[in-house]
Amino acid sequence: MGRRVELSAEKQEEADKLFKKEAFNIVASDMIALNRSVSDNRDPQCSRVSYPKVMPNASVVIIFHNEAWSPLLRTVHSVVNRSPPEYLHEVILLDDFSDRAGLGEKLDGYIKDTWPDGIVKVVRAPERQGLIRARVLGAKAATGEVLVFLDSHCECNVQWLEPLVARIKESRSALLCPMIDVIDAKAMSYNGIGAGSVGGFWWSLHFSWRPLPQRERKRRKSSVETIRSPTMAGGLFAADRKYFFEIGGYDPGMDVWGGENLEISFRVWMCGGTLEFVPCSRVGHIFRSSHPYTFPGNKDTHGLNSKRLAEVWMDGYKRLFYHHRRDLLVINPQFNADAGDFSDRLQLRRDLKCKSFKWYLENVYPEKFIPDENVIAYGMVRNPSSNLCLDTLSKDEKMVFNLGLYGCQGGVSSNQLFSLSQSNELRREESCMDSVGGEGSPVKLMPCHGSRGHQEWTYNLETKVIVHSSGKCLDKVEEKNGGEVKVEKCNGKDSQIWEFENYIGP
Ligand code: LR7
Ligand code: MN
Repeated sequence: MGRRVELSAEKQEEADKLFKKEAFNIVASDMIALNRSVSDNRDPQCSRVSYPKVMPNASVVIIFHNEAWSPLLRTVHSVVNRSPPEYLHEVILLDDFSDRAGLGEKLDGYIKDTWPDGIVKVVRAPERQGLIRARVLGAKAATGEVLVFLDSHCECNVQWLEPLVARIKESRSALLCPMIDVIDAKAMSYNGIGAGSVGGFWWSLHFSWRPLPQRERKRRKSSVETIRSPTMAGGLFAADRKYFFEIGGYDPGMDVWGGENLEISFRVWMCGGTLEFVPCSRVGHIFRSSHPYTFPGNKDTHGLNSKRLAEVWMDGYKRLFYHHRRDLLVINPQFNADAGDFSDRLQLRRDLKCKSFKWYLENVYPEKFIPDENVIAYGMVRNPSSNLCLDTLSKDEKMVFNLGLYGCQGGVSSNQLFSLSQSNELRREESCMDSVGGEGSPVKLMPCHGSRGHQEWTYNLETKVIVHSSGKCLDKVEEKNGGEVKVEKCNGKDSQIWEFENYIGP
């Protein structure tokens, strides 16, 4: 039923050793039945939904490169066992040029013996494709009406397929994601997550989860209705097969891993489709903290793929990506910043008459903070007497931490870019400067709450002081790199003087 695996001390030691290679607990996985059940963790309303008799059938495409045996086969078993035969046209296992023992003849043999009806097919790439081109190869081999893509370490929950194909029957231009449950990489337990999140992104073009926006809560009439999401995580989704190719499949210039998830998300919205999460369809996925495979040429494929996507889809907003990746801005062979030719993708965008990225931001993701638009000030925040600037010191901005100071970098370090928002927040993309207001207490960066209070700061253009809602002034603690900032009684001294790189005004 998806419960955690308990290991003896001896097995645990072996598991720890192998964890480095696989990035998940292979020993535990090998102990669980390949066709284990998982608990039905759907919203109770889901089991009361009735689906039409006639619905499109699906080809489930599972791509893999050197995946471990047990998670790979558990994925296939869960698809076959928990999909009604009338809607499961085929399962395509797309082998992206694996060279791991067991994934050749042994796999073919197992599949022939286990599913003699031929419902599961293996297609092998003639050379390493990377996950993006591998998915396209799988999709090209498929003949079902709907494509469903899965990673090779998933477990489908009960009735996962019906709500996907039912929604595509209603709306052929919808890309649909199941709710992604978590299969714990250490204990291999199947853990349901809520249905309270949608996809977002960081301007560095990494995917993020976000709370379900208010307008989406209002729009939906029941908990089983699909949820519109600005982006998707990437690996698990369904689409009408013909529609998938009509809107351009994937960018074949993208290598190995990364970027394609945001690319297809922006594209589907901008080119007239929708992206929706389907609450009654749940699929578990093993979240691994590293990539257990090689990146040929040691390229930063996430960076280069993201550069392609920024250049093709983000119009002027690509500047916000390059703030994080100045190294990708100029083609410098030394830094390997050449993302190749993407004129075909620009042509696709023209052919499909897609809308602008500004339209996407305004209509699909209006909550997204744009650091340099509709703000009072933007850029470095400098203390002139010391030439120190506010700086995140590269800390993880999903965490709460004390804000620091560092020698001003002339705008080249994204760590020093801050915005003074219209609602008087001194902020980064997601986090705000926060002070409890006690004299001398350090100023922290923490998630913006949007209700002023401890996160409200006003700038006085004449006196150049930044005044906190407590009436105290932003002050530096120590005049050194890595020093912190605090609030202190306003005293007009040099340590309380701040200049914004770009002051636009309220
Ligand atoms: O060269 C490769 N060839 C492949 O066939 C590299 C990988 N792959 C296969 C691999 O075996 C796996 O089945 O591609 C699949 C995805 O690779 P993962 O599992 O290493 O990726 P991930 O789960 O870490 O990453 C997420 O983001 C990726 C961005 O490129 C892909 O879109 C993944 O599919 C995606 N996974 C999910 O969305 C699952 C849910 C995660 C969340 C949130
Ligand atoms: Mn994965």
